[in-house]
Amino acid sequence: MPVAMKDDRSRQPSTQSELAMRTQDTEATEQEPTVASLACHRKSPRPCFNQTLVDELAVIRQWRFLQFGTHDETNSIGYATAVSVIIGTPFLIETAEQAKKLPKIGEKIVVKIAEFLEKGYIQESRDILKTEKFRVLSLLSSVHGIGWKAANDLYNEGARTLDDLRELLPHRPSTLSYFKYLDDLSEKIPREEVDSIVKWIQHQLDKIQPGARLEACGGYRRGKSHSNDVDIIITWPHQDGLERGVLDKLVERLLRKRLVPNDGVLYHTMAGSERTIKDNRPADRLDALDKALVIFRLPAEANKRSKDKFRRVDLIVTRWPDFGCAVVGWTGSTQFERDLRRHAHRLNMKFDSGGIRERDTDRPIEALTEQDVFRVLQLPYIDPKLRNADP
Ligand code: TTP
Ligand code: MG
Repeated sequence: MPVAMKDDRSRQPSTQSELAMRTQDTEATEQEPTVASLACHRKSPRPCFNQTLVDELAVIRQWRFLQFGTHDETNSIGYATAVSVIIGTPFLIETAEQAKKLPKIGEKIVVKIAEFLEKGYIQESRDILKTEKFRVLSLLSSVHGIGWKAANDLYNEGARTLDDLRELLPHRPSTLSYFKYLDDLSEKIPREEVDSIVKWIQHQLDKIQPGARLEACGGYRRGKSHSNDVDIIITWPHQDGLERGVLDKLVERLLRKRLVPNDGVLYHTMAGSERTIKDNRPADRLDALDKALVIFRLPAEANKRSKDKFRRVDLIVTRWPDFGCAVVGWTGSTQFERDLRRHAHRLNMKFDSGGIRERDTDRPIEALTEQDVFRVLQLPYIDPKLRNADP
């Protein structure tokens, strides 16, 4: 998924009572509590204790993703990991010394934190926000099918405005259709619209294979007020096998009903039904589940607006026995997922949204519910709203 600017950034706790409320799980001792180095061992609320600092650092984090991509351990992932540690720090950072003691926080970021503590902002972040390159790369990499590298290439070829882009865009069908609906797709999706889209999909599924359970995951499940897309996990409770092939029928029906425009299927795979992918996947690769990434047309009458709205919707179908893993895997946030895989690795297991396996034997370990996933991975359950480990 492209790195996009998030709009529901928030603030430091503004009142004493708010601060006290957020401290309820933290030992009120003189010494700061130790902060765990993996996000799946911490609570990551939004807003967090150091939200204003995180908002400043988030700009540098995104700038690095835009320049170096999402795989670069040193330049991008390392920085994202440091920012996520600050998100999971359950006290207000007031001195650079406190920051130095946190895990995964290097010298350079301590300097930035010290600057923030002194001035209330970070000059580098302010400078980045003013550059045209930041604005253009952010826009470009939000378009489906344009990764950080292609975005940089397009920028170097001179793409600056939407008109430039229209000419220079790769003529891949999914990229062209995304671009066609760009105005709508760039809007953040409010929660009530997510609820409405889930109802539409449920209704269509009832006509194909009744009894489906749908769970809206992603940022919505983590409590975000607005999302970039809608991630829906679909299963049939207690009926392993009933899900096979249903996604094909659903996509065909949505196209027929014009709930997805003709050019609105960006990607579609039945790898889950066909059981073709056997290995577990890292957090930045697509898993082995059936999935359709579509542009959904939310009819005007449903959203009480004068015109239809086009929204990005990910439809993911899972077998019932893997439902817990699918929900955990698609709830995110990305850093939480990355660290969950690291944690599983330490236990000699592998985790992804398609299931948990033993690392040596590849034997699947059953985890039906989300609670089962945490139990199998020997972790205390963390509420989805406390998994906001990315800005
Ligand atoms: P996204 O929809 O990309 O992210 P999001 O829902 O957290 O935020 P928004 O849509 O508002 O931008 O992905 C949903 C979650 O699924 C994400 O938090 C992490 C997880 N995920 C993976 O772990 N691997 C993947 O390949 C994808 C696509 C998602
Ligand atoms: Mg999402």
